[in-house]
Amino acid sequence: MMNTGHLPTPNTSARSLSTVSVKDRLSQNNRKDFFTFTLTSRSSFNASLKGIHRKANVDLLLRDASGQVMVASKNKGNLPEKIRRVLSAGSYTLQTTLKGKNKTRYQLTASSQLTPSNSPVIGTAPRPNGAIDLAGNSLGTARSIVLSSVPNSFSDVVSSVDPDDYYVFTVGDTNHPSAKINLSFTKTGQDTGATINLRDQLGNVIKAESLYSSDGGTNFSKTVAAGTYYLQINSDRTTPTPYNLSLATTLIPDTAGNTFGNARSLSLTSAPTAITEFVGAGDQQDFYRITVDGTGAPTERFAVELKGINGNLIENAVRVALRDGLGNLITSESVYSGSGGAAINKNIAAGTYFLEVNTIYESSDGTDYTLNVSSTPVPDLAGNTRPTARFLTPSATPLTVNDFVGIGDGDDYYKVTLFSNQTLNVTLSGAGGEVTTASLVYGLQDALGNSIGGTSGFAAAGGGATFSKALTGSLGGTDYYFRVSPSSSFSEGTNYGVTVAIV
Ligand SMILES: [Ca+2]
Ligand SMILES: [Ca+2]
Ligand SMILES: [Ca+2]
Ligand SMILES: [Ca+2]
Repeated sequence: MMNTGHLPTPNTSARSLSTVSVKDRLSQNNRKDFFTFTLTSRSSFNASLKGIHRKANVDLLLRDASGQVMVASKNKGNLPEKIRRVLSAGSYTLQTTLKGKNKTRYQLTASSQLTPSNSPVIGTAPRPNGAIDLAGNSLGTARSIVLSSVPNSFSDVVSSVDPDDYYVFTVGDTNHPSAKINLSFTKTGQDTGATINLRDQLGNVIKAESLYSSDGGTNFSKTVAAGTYYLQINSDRTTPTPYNLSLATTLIPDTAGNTFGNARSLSLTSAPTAITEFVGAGDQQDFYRITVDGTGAPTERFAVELKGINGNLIENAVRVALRDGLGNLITSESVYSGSGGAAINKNIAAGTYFLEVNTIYESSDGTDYTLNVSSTPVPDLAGNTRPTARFLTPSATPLTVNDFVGIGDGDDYYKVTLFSNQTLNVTLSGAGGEVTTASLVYGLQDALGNSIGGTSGFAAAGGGATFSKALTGSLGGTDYYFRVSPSSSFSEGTNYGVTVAIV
């Protein structure tokens, strides 16, 4: 059963508001009421529905003469419903619809006010000055528009009689989890204000700009996750605000997966590889997989530099982390908005590693970034056993050689052969004028690997060691071995120098 009632025609002969009010009820057997009314001239029309039982829910719809729904107000629960529209002369129907099971009484109030001829009118009929109100006054009646990389322009008017224009659009797609919305808004008429709200799919405002009378317009960009968004242009000023709106979107691909399993593989060389990527809205993490096969050298000097793109600074805070093949953190660096960047330098052994870039604040737009990644083999010239020791020939003139021990290379052995009794001077130092960056242990051994007293010790990072030792030689040659190792198996290691001389 449906009730069909007639709302008295609102008085449109004057500009003053004329209000009519009816009370009715809805229940399971009577889920819809209809009220028709006629406007004799174009009018600003207001309807509100109140007094809904606290456990009930009623929606309010406005239909044109053909029955087409023009506006729907569908608030949750017993929240009041409101419809505000400029309507052309003609017949209309207000419909109340019960949602859910609980019956209720309600009060429907409607009013209309004659609209000045320069106000926008609903529908597609052009106004005398050519403007059209194509954009509805709520999320549900938003004008659906399509955004592309080329700006699309829309012209409309908002004012006290048509205070809201809503637009709805989608950005991004399965290959583009993020997108930039580029907006340009220009007021084309008199000095009035307007507010621009960008809303997410749930209607939450994610970006807002208020324009005062003196503002001619505004431009902004907002990076968002792929999805549906609403743009609301609002003004409740009596003087209409005509405007031009220009919207475009820039799609942002993601070439670096969001999990260890989907990591992008990098093959590194000593020359830096440059990668340009983005993390932020819609794409909070980028993972890269690095495989070091160890064929060139037991150790690689891994270097990553994270910067803004094209010389720009980092827009929003991000972190870059180096992880081992199991995902355990090795080291990380955080960079904040306005920073030039950060770098990680690390000695690594053969194996699989992950490089992760992620946003620090998930609510931020995110940032474009460039990674410069390289991996340089660190050769091992001094074998890890006595049989593979590096052979040195000491003389009265000191002989210095440089090498590295640490990650991937736990031992360096040097061999000297004496043909007569001689005093050997050994100095452990930094390499090439640099200091050591990790502590070392050292010592002299005989041909069987036995330690020789007074030749071993600990050299702290930044320091060195030196000793002289009288050794026995023979005509057939007597071999001695000098061993250098990092003081801890967890040490990243260091470059160092060894100097030998006969004194
Ligand atoms: Ca990305
Ligand atoms: Ca990603
Ligand atoms: Ca070495
Ligand atoms: Ca070695």
